[in-house]
Amino acid sequence: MTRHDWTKEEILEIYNKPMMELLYEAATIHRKHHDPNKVQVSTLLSIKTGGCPEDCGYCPQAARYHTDIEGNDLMSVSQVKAQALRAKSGGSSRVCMGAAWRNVKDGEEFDNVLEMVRTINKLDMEVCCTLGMVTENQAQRLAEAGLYAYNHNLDSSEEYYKEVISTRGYQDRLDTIGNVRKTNVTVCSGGIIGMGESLEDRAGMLVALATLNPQPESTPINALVPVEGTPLEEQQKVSIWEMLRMVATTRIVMPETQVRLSAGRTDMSREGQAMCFFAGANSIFAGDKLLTTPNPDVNEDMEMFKLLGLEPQKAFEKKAKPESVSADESQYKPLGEKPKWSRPGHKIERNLEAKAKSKA
Ligand code: SAM
Ligand code: DTB
Ligand code: SF4
Repeated sequence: MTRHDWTKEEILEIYNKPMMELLYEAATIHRKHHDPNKVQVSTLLSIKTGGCPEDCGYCPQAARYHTDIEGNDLMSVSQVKAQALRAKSGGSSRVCMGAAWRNVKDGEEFDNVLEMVRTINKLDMEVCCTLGMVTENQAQRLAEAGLYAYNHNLDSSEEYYKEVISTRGYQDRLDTIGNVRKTNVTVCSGGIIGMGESLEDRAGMLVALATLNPQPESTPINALVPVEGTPLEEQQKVSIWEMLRMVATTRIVMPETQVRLSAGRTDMSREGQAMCFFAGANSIFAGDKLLTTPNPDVNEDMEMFKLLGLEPQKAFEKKAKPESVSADESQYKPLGEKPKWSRPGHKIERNLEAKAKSKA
């Protein structure tokens, strides 16, 4: 059963477990709730790039930082449709449209975004938007246009958030998530590791996400992509071990959520990514670009899927559970419990006892 009362201490204890125990526990929970061979593939589309008034310390799109990105006004509906069709033919079941906005403003541009949502929806793909803060009314209009998910990240713990962003608060983020929750649009919310936060902050972010009731339907875990010109440009990249711990811990505290291996995959080996899928990641962003920074090539990703026997999840196919994953709890014994065969009365245990007696 999904718990909504996780504490920071409990989450830290999970995060710091010996790696093999952590991976085993996460993988066990993962297969109870998801098909371990299916991974959702989502394509990011930056529909409006750069020039953002916010001061998010990690973001190359903030106007105040001098980065090399090329800014763009809002894309046209036909451009978006062409990109969505391309994403679909590349195996994506979801398109996530991102705009470098502080918040959504009613008017012509928002009307165009609503038309983009309707257009992608007609292609039988899941549509996601990440447009900054939204009011309840705007969330409702997006829902009516057929939006499937809204992404709005908490990014870090409440305490560390203040160190990275000053132009809006944690509560603003929670309010937007709350506004989306009032509609039938699913919530996508996660964060970034590698911004200089402590392990307590990572646990704090997971407490904030896991205690939401219901929990987000999807949670992106981003490794910071340090971009020249941003305040976090000199931040050291996170190691695969940290990513693995974060993915596994997220999976354990949010068993039903789709955990997305997001920014930072270009620095991860196939082996590293395979371990993350084993530990419960079941979604990726595909396409050679995230919003402004590089991402692995689609063909390379599809090769990796082939190598690992992974299948892209179909659109609207949530929580598929294969027949081979039995509901028998004994297959998924919680850590600390003795394996089935060493419990009193089991055939193997009786044989062992008989052997010991005949020797005596
Ligand atoms: N402007 C909207 C907002 O802030 O909600 C939507 C776009 S914003 C770029 C979406 C998310 O991208 C951020 O919340 C952050 O988690 C992630 N992000 C931005 N820059 C990043 C970076 N350099 N490395 C990793 N993740 C990043
Ligand atoms: C999310 O959590 N990660 C994506 C998506 N949601 C919008 C964005 C990652 C952006 C990485 C930096 C860039 O490419 O600009
Ligand atoms: Fe703007 Fe979003 Fe970047 Fe913050 S993360 S600067 S709100 S585009």
